[in-house]
Parts: sequence; structure tokens; C-alpha cells
Amino acid sequence: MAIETEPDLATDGPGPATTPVGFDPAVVRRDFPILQQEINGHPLVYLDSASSSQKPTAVLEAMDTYYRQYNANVHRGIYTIGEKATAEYEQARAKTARFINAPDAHEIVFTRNATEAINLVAYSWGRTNINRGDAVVLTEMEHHANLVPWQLLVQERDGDLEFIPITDDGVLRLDVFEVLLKLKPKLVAFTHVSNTLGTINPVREMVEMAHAVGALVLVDGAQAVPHVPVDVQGLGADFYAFSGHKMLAPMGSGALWARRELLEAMPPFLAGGEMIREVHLRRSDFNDIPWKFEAGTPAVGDAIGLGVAAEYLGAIGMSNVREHERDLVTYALEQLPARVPGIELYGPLDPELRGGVVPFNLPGIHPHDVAQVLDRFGIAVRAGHHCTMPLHERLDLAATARASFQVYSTRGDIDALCAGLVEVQRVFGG
Ligand code: 7TS
Repeated sequence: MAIETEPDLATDGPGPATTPVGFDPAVVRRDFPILQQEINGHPLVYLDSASSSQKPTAVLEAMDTYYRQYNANVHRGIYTIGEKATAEYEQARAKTARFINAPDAHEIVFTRNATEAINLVAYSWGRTNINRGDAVVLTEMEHHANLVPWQLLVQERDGDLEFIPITDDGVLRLDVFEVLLKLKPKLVAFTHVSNTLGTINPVREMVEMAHAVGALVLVDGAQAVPHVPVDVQGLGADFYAFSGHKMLAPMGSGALWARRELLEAMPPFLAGGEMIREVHLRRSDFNDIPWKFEAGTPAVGDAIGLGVAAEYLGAIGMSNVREHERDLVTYALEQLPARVPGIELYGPLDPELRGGVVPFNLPGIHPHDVAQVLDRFGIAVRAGHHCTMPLHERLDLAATARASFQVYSTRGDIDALCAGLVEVQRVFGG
């Protein structure tokens, strides 16, 4: 990995050949073996990192070393490799905590992904605290992972859901949020960064507004932790959920951060081994946090990989990552309309308000067809509703195609996308 080196990135596009950030994405790319291949005779242009990111050699090697050298269960073995596995697993928790500036590693619960982290809160905190008539406030831009668990909760507990609407550009209407807060909701849950529009929401301001009426706040950080500096203490939220696989870590890794006193008061979510202290036939005492919420054998190798991914991103510097993606979004928002006639772009136009996500449509061509033709040129984009069906409904769109970025993305990738889209239009007679 190269840090703070001179950028040296060749592109065939009309823009400047370099990306003005504190690391060189062309050098970073060498850390990602999967990017060194051709797909359908073209270099792989991977523009679907919002779906899942690629993994650097450091993460792959850390997992390989675990399985080859100290594969054993954790919190059990009174033998060398079992103790090593436990130490590395708990080290990974500390690294993950540091990455989001959690005050205490015991406030990090490892989960399989953001979805499981949100469900944990909905089941454990939600079923204890939401009662008849209680409101939970969400937004119109939520991923289904931060919508469906709350639907199930309020159905079961006879509560209510309310939604902060968005503007046509995909920005939250905080004036309406202010009005919804008069309902004195128990919880406000919203995404830090929209996976579909890229909108970066003003978390701190929203947390202050929610706390002023006594509501707790859950932030879905699945699209934030991999892309922008996240400081859970600075944001002031109560729960913060994220996935490892979008932040260069293995599939099946993720975490929930929550304030200690909340976790301590919450009942267990899943039950079984690991999460207990003493078990009798008719009752049990539970383990301390975070293990109270980690029933069964955990994904040890994946957690170790998550810790290494956090270190890798931390070494590049999340401000640099953000700067890089802001540059790419700015470039994409300039180049796509200039080079692809008729392309429709969605989401905030101001790159300050926007993470590395660019949704678009070519009029008259279904996004699935767009993605399929792009794949012939080795270009991977996602097409569909991106698990935000209500958001697509609000914007009156059946589906969109979406390009999304990570540390290894380059302006050259965007040039390839522009050229690929012109080709798509030619294929469909545009
Ligand atoms: N929240 C947001 C904002 C997301 O973008 C996603 C996944 C999730 C939650 C769920 O993450 P998981 O790891 O638990 O599945 N988003 C996407 C996407 O945009 N394309 O594929 C998955």
C-alpha cells in the first residue's frame, strides 16, 4: 500500500490525469489481486463497491494465516492456538472500535453484517421499549435492512412508523423531521449515507434534534464506515450498525456499536453457548457485554479480517478516502452528462453532500440491459432497485443503474464507464 505518494494515474479521458488526494489509487490497486484480471477480454472495471467491496492482500493473508496456523474456537481452548485465536479475535474488536472511535471495545458486538446488527436492536431493544402507540421515525431513503425490521417490530408491538420525506434531489426534509419529533418518538433510525443516491445525511444535527425530545438514534452506517471518517462519539448516536464486506473486509463480518449502558440493559438476541455465564435447567445468567450478544461460535477468521481491513483503511486515512471519492463523484457528475447524451442522473448535485455513488438511467434502455452490455466490456455496475424500493417509488423510477466507488476506483474507471455507456446506446440504436 502506498500512502502520501505522488499520484500517477494514466487515463484516456479529457480530465486531468491525476486524482488530487493523499494516496495513489493506482498503487493501492496493486493490493487487490481480483482487479488484476480481464473479464470478457477487458480489464475488470469494478464499479459496484456499494454492493460489496474487493479485499486487499493484507486481509486475504490474515484470514489465510488464521486458517493455516491457529484455526481454533475462541474463549475455550486452554492450548496455544486456541489462546492465540482468542487474542486475535479480541484484538480485532479493539481495532474495529478504534476505527470508529468507540470509547470501549466492549461496546462492539460482532455480527454477520449491518442487517443483523439492526435486527439485533429491533428485537432486543425494540421488543423491550416499543409499546402500543410508540412512534419510530425512519426516512424515505432507507435500505430495506433499516425498514423491514422496524415494520415487523411495530406490527408486533402495535407501534407506528413515520417517515422523513426527501426532496426531489434526495436530501432529507429536516423541516418535516422537526414536525415529526412533536410525536415524541422512542427511536429515530436513518442511514448515514444513502446506498442509492449517495446523500450524506447530517447525522450530528439529526441526533441533537432527536435527543432534544428524548428519542434514541440508530444510524445505519453500512455506506459510511467504508467511505467517510466515522467518529461515533462525535456523532453522538446511540446505536451504529455497519458491514465489514463493504469496507474491504470478509463477507460475513460486521458490527453493532452501542453505548455500554444500552447494551447492558438489553436482553439477549440469540441464545446458546458463549452468551452465558451459568446455565441451570430452568434459568441462566448471561455473559458480560459484548459476548452476551455473540451466541455460538463466531466467524473468527472473518472478524480478524475485519480488524485488518480497519487498519488498512486507517493507514490510508479516511479523510483521504473521502477526498478521493469526492473527486471521483465530481468527475463522474461532470463527465457522464458531457459524454453520454441524454443520461439521467439522480441524487444531490453538490459533491459535498454526496458519497461515492452515482445512480443513472439511459432513457428507453432498461438498467438491466445497460448492466449486461457493460459487462461485455468488463464493467461491473449494479442495476435494479438496490434494496430501496420505497425510494424508487418516491422518485417514480422502476429501477436505476448505479456506479459506486472505493479506494481502488480511478478516474480511468469513469472514463471506461462513459465509453461503455456510449456503446450501450449504439447497441440499442440510440
Ligand atoms: N444499509 C445500507 C445503507 C446498505 O447499503 C446495505 C447494503 C445494508 C444496510 C445491508 O447490508 P448487509 O451487508 O447487511 O447486506 N447495500 C447494498 C447495496 O447497495 N447493494 O447491495 C447491497
